[in-house]
This record gives sequence, structure tokens and C-alpha cells, in this order.
Amino acid sequence: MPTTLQDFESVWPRIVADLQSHCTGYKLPQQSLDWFVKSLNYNTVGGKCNRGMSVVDTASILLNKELTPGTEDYFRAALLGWMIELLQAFFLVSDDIMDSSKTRRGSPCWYLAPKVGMIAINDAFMLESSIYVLLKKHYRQEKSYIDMVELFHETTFQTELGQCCDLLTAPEDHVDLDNFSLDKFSFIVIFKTAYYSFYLPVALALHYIGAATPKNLQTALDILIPMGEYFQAQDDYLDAFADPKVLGKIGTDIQDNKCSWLVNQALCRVTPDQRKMLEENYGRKDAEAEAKVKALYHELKLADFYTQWEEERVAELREKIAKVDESEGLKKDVFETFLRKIYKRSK
Ligand code: DMA
Ligand code: MG
Ligand code: MG
Ligand code: MG
Repeated sequence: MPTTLQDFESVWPRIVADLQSHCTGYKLPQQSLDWFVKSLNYNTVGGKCNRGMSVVDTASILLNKELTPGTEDYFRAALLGWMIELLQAFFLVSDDIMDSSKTRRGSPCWYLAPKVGMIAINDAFMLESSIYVLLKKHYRQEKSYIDMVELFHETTFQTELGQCCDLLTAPEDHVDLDNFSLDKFSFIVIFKTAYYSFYLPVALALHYIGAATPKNLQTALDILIPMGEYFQAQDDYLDAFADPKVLGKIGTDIQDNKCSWLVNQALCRVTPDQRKMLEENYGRKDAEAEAKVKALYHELKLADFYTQWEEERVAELREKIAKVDESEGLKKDVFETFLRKIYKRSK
């Protein structure tokens, strides 16, 4: 049985208490402490927690036993999961500023919340630093400690490379559709999403159970990077096609001039006239222009094409999963479970 959001969230107060007591050790003034706690709760809790819960689920599949909520074993696995959620919170707070987004998880983005503004930048840094406070407190004595520290550092750098390329490919003041390509798209999504969202949870679970052999880590990478690529293509598809009420965020990719899956697919299909229209309307901070681009996406039947593309990617992933070598403690079920969670998702 996979863990529930309720059980996963039940360990959160202990994590907040750990971070609070770390700050109390520095005699942090009460106002700042309250602010930090507010930011922690606002930005880390309230999402689907798929990444975090995957650490617990992957660990229990690999151990072939349920991790029971309330036990220390459950706490330690969930804690690693919450560290991914903290990393994600750090990325999202900054991403929403950089993407000029308005809502996240159905609420205003943190930088738009009352009295926050650009303090959100430092809050993002603190969310990231919290990971290492927790890792040191709870994992310092483990032999995998330094490997996990390095894994978090490397994954963070990879994500930042992806964000760098994402932002540079989407200049605010200059639309050039020739800048986009499916190769660029692949680089961006693998780096900004796949490593931290897909590889990291499984790599951490492998460290947790003591099975992080080079071979297992490589197998995880070979499957989870393409899976993450598929996941971010879904994110791009949903940005334009999903109901914002269901998605919890209002799409910004068209107005932000993003090198998204949709615009790249559109570019492969447009007539010269349609391309001209796309050139005139893509990447403008203007709702009418955005609506014209969406109309073109419908005209090109990108939703139908997306469904077909999704089936092909999933078939390829299933083929890869079927070939997983389980001799060093890895299991196919880890990847099947992951895939089930994202297949045909609507949010
Ligand atoms: C997501 O990119 C990547 C990171 C590292 C947050 P995005 O801007 O497409 O995400 P969202 O659609 O959630 O704003
Ligand atoms: Mg964004
Ligand atoms: Mg972004
Ligand atoms: Mg997006």
C-alpha cells in the first residue's frame, strides 16, 4: 500500500520543530522565526507531495515491507522526502518570480502574498539551506551521508542549469521562434525537472536502504530521466490545456515566450501563414495574443497529437522497465508505480 498524504504530512510538524530549534540556538528574534515558519508552511505544504511520498513508497517496495507511520523508520524515509519538497519549494518560490506567475497550488505565489515581495528571494534560500540542517541533524552518522549531501548539491546544480537555459531561451523582449528546437526542449526539461523530480527520490531511497550501487543508480537514471522528460511535456501541455482551477496554477508559458513542448510541436506543423501569426502573437504580455496562440494550438489538433505522443512515450518506458535487472536489489515495481502516478494526470 502506498503511503497517504495524511501520513506523510503527519511528520511535517516535527521537521518544523527541528528547524525552529536550530534557529532558537542562534537566538533568532521572534519576528524572524515566525516569518520563517510561515514561509516553511506556505511554500512546502499544500502540494501533491508526489516527489516526497515517492521516497517512502520506493523504500517500502525495495525493502518489501510497509513502513509504518509513527515509527522511526517511517520518519527517516519521510524526512528525506520532505527534503525534496523543501528543494522544490526553493525552486518554485524563485521560479514564480522569474516566470511572473500569479498563483501556485490555488493560492497567490509567495512573492505576491501580503508583505512578502522580494523578501521571497531570501526565503527561497532559507528553504534550500534547511535541507542541509536536517540532513546533518539526522543523517550525519550514516556512511551514505556525504553521498546524499553531494546528491542534493549536484541535483540542485543540474536544476539551475535547466532553469538558466529555460530563461535564456525565453527572453522577455525578443521573440525568435528559430531559437526553439526539440533538442533545446529536451535539455531544458531534463535538467530543470527530471533530475530533481524523478531521479532524486529513487536515488535517495536507494541510499536509505543501502542499495545505492553504481549499477542501480545508473538503471534509475536510464529510466527516470526519460520519465521526467515526459512529465515536463505534460506540464507544458497542461499549462495551455488544463483548467486552472484543477491545475492550481494559471499557465504563463505563451506570454512568457517559453520553449515549451506545445510551441515546438506547433512549429513542426505550421503553414508559413500560421508561422507568421505565431511570430506576431507568441511571447507577448497580452491576453488577446495569447488566445490567438491557443486557438492555433486547437487548429493544429495538438491535444490529439499529445494523447498519441503520450501513449508512445509510455510504451517506450514500459519496455525499458521490463528489462530492469533486479540482481542488486532494485525492482521493476518502483518504476511501474512511478509511471502509474503520472500517466494521464490532469494536475
Ligand atoms: C518547472 O518549470 C521547473 C522548476 C525547477 C520549478 P515551470 O516553470 O514549467 O514550472 P511551473 O509550471 O510549475 O511554473
Ligand atoms: Mg513556472
Ligand atoms: Mg519556469
Ligand atoms: Mg510549467
